[in-house]
Amino acid sequence: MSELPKLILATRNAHKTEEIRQILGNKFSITDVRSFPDLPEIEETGTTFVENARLKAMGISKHVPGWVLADDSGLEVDALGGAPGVWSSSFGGEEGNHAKNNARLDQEMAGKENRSARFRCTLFLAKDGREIGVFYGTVEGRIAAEASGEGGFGYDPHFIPDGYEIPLAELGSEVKNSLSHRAKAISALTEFLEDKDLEEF
Ligand code: ITT
Repeated sequence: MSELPKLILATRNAHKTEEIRQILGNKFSITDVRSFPDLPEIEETGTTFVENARLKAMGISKHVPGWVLADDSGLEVDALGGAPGVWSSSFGGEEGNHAKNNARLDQEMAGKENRSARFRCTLFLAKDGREIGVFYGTVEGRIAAEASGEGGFGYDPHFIPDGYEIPLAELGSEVKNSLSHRAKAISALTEFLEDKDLEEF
């Protein structure tokens, strides 16, 4: 069997890498920027998912040959006017602190009747410094009255997808990766790549 093409994820979030590897690992050999300490830290100065995904993908693709994929994602809660949205990672006041993010979500949702929410994922694909495509995925659901479960990451203990009664963190990775915003965006990406020659592209 020929070697799988290499794909570098423009993320420092190990959970994203693990999920993308589980979903896409049969098509690409996947690493992320944590394996390349000389690559620059990309500032997410955009105000939309697509702007930030583009900044991350192009910021890394300038420095490494081959395929680069960035994931910008977040939780939108209707009762909070779409917050935390693009700022999901630092909602609790400290970048990437999931415990603080969840604590703030609990606080803000206290007494709210409308619990509807969704996760969004935007994937930006680049190759050799060129923009190749953008792919989107959304999963609708609601915010649980109480957080529960140990699986997944981020807001997974709070998010109950439509059609279920328990949060993603309790449903486990197989279920999450079959229905998540990230799984749907990856599915759009694989559909796009289906008829392409990955070496010549
Ligand atoms: P990189 O920018 O390095 O990829 P990050 O975690 O900072 O990592 P984002 O800026 O895209 O990535 O922020 C995404 C945040 O949205 C993430 O930290 C979580 O708080 C939340 N999030 C995204 N996808 C999620 C998922 O599948 N489950 C739970 N929370 C998620």
